[in-house]
Amino acid sequence: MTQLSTSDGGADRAEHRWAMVSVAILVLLVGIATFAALYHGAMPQSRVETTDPRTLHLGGEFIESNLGSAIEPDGTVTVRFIGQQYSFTPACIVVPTDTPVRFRATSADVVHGFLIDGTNINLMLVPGYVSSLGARFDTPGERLMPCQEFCSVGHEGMWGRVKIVDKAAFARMAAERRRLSCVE
Ligand SMILES: [Cu+2]
Repeated sequence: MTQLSTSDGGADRAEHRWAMVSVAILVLLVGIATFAALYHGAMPQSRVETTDPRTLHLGGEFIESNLGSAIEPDGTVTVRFIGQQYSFTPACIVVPTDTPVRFRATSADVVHGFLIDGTNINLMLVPGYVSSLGARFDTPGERLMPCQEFCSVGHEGMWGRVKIVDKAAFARMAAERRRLSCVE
């Protein structure tokens, strides 16, 4: 049996330094997570909502006629959409400025991602589960909405758009239709 020799302390010291670096990285990551949780209020969803991906199109919250943006009785806006290989429905989401917006989404097949370019809005869409996130938009404009989870061969073609419109313009559009989107 061979015994490892540590007569030359160099290896020991290098090992020790590397261990310290690893611990420092861990401490930094825990610090960042703690800061995000306490200061930015970044928390996991407080409850789990499930849905059946096989029957999404047949009824319930995510039936096609219920997708898009809707004004709630309290004046907030709920946006419902689904991700599937390889598109979002609706593929263009319209939201108002200066209004609390809640996104509610799920996947019809595999895991997809929902991200709005230039914001910190980022959700995973997992089949069987409802992902929900609150947001608020200050300035009108148009943003890209790529799928950011690799979801198989057509992944890079999976893009949507988000149109942020003035609150009053949104209210006018919503007076005409029950569910809004900017799909032409
Ligand atoms: Cu995808």
